[in-house]
Amino acid sequence: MKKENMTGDVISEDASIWKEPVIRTTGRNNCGGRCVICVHMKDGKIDHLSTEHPCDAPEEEIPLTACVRGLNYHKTFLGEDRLRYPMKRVGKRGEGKFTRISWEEAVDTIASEWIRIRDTYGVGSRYVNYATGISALNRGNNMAKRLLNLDGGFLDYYNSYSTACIRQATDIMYGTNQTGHDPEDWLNSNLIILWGHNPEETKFDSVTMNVLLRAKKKGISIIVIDPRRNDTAVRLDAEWIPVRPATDSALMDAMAWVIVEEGLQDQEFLDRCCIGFDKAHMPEGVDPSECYLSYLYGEKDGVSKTPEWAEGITGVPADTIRSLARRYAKAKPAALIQGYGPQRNANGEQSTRGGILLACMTGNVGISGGWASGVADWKNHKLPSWPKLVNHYNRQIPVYLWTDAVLHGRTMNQLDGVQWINGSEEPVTLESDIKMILNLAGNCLINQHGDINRTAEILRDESKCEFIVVSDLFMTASAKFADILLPGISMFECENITMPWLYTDFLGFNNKVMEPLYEGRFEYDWLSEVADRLGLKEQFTCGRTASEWLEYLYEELRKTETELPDYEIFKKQALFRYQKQPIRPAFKEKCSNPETHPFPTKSGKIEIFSEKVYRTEFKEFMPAIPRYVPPVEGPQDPLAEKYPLQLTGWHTKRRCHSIHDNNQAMHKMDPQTLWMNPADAADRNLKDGDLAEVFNDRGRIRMPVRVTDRIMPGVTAISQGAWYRPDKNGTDTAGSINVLTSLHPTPYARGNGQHTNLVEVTRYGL
Ligand SMILES: Nc1nc2c(c(=O)[nH]1)N[C@H]1C(S)=C(S)[C@@H](COP(=O)(O)OP(=O)(O)OC[C@H]3O[C@@H](n4cnc5c(=O)[nH]c(N)nc54)[C@H](O)[C@@H]3O)O[C@H]1N2
Ligand SMILES: Nc1nc2c(c(=O)[nH]1)N[C@H]1C(S)=C(S)[C@@H](COP(=O)(O)OP(=O)(O)OC[C@H]3O[C@@H](n4cnc5c(=O)[nH]c(N)nc54)[C@H](O)[C@@H]3O)O[C@H]1N2
Ligand SMILES: [Mo]
Repeated sequence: MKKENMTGDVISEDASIWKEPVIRTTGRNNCGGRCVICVHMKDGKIDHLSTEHPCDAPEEEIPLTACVRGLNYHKTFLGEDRLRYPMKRVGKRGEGKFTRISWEEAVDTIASEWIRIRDTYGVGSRYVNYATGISALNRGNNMAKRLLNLDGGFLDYYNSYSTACIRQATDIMYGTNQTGHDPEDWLNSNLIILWGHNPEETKFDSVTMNVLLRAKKKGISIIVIDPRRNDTAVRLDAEWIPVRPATDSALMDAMAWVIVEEGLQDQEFLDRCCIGFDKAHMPEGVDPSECYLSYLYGEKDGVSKTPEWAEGITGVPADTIRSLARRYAKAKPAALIQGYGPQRNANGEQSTRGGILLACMTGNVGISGGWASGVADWKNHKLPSWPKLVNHYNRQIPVYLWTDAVLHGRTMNQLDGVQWINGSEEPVTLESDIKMILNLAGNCLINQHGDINRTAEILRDESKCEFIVVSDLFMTASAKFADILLPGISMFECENITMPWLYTDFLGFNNKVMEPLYEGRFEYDWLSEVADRLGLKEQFTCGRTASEWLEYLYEELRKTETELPDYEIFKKQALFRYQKQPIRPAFKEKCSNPETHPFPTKSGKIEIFSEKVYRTEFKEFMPAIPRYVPPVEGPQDPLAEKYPLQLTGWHTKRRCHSIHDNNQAMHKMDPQTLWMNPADAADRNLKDGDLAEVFNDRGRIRMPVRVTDRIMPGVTAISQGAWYRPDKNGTDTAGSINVLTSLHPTPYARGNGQHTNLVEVTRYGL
């Protein structure tokens, strides 16, 4: 019998599967999918993987079907190249020379360095690096934080590499990040704009693409705004509007100008729900001409933000801007959905704010079929959390500035984004530079952080950071910088509880299907031994094994999430889906009456003008309104004379960040290339497949070119995450984009603008 899924694709002639013993589990990498994996065992070994069959999902539920990465987890994680035993560094740091040691020596060394560094530099010299290799309840980095807290505290971080700007910017305007609602509501929209969003590749969940495909089937127009015609645009056969990277807010300004010029704005909504749009609605005590409308018509700078003005900046033709503005303003209800790509740019805060502004101007907030835009978090249920305890050091830095804190932490203060964890607004400095780093299941020590050459130089200096512990499955670029390198264990070798990202309401279980390979150990087990050496074992473990923690935390959650089944049932099914709830558009009540239901902002309204930004020292860096500010290394930077091409990045289907780079099947599916427009390639005498060198003042990469009109002229792109592989001259041969990215933080969030870079490209061998 033919079976169809919800989008109408024929998925199988025969839905009866699973003839051999099958163990259900869920993935725990950080792509947001957390999809169902069925592990088929044969003679006690993994034979192959399959996934939740679309016909097996309960009626009306969207299947949690794994993509190509999920179905290849065993090939990635159980390969011959696994780290096998603990090692200590013997060469210079970063050289990658190690010798085998026992677990006992590894634990002894970690405990003695831990104590030495604490007693020499204080608790604030210890840092746990951002790491998403285990995105599940039991994760080494949170466990290490618990132990450090039991031992007096440590320097923590806030922000993420994912959403630094979009979270802070959304919060500035709405006072919350909960600006999303059930994506099923996009089916009620007349127009969907995917702004720098590519869910066909970057799985945030299993829902987004499913709904978008149904929307397309229903005949809803879908527009993709992206420097690349991304896979989502291709899959949906959507209209593509190419925009130069990091210039989105100029496009948004010009759309706003057209909307006002043609009287298409929802003035009643702006007057009722927003502050800062026009002079009549400004906070008390602020010069009214600081409002957005005054900026739009150039009251101060003499420049009207017309489509012609924006065309020169964004590369989007003025007529396209006019028509886009009109269509969005007239299509009500319409959904402007932002990905995280545009905000991972030099002034990434402003594009988020501009998207929200447009949603407000068109009255698309608080209504069915509309979308409030911004980061659009949405959750109906609480997630379990690991008890990290209180950090008495009480200080945190923006995550992207950890290399600064290694170099000169003691000179950093609130202008660098240093904060008190308890929210105090008193001035703050750091007591120490970072002297010890624990990097557990992450590649941000080198590969995923900006400016690899600079970062490597900082870490090579053993007088700066004195001790680095890395736990991983493979000899990654980060692993090479370890002083003690420990073999972890994969998702097949231990249990965990997994939690979805955005738009799916479920809890997953990651089942153990085999014993750990070689001498690999879960981070908790050796951390417990370090705790023992510190005299903190009882407080650290509370007498529980890692698996017992899972059950304990699940039962804690069950006290409030009463729908959850018995633990054993949950484990066996590896998945629990919460009951569906009716669609409730974000901010519905607030928008209908902000006087009685104020927004959680200072003014109680949506803050187009932010008094918070205006009154802090940060206003030197970022304006109080959403408006285009030419970014460092944007197309208008004078540096473009030397490096005339913009370089942007994206998250590819072939990897989850750097994970799967060592999987040859993935390599064949999507070889690592530099995307380049035919016009730019012709200018440089480059043909498809030629080897090119991509370079700027920070570094150089040699890689093949893909000549394609799926990228706009003047812009190049490399998917992020390739394993950095320098040749003897230091030229990367893998296409690892962070050789070329900058450590320059964004102005307000102090986030990572890793998509904003200027480069030049030449044919290799010229
Ligand atoms: N397959 C896969 N899925 C993943 C991940 C992965 O590594 N692999 N990572 C997961 C994680 S942790 C995260 S944070 C998310 C990341 O999710 P996102 O940050 O949304 O993903 P990106 O691919 O960086 O950007 C999305 C799109 O924005 C475009 N873009 C880049 N710069 C600009 C710009 O200046 N303007 C506009 N308009 N568009 C721009 C890119 O070309 C891309 O098509 O994905 C998650 N899902
Ligand atoms: N230029 C550029 N850089 C970026 C981005 C970008 O868009 N552009 N995106 C940024 C974003 S959004 C993010 S979230 C970060 C992600 O950066 P990271 O969190 O560092 O993610 P990964 O590169 O996937 O590193 C995970 C590591 O964990 C290891 N690992 C996997 N499973 C296990 C396990 O079970 N046990 C142990 N011990 N180790 C395991 C993997 O081998 C891998 O080395 O990268 C950021 N970097
Ligand atoms: Mo991320």
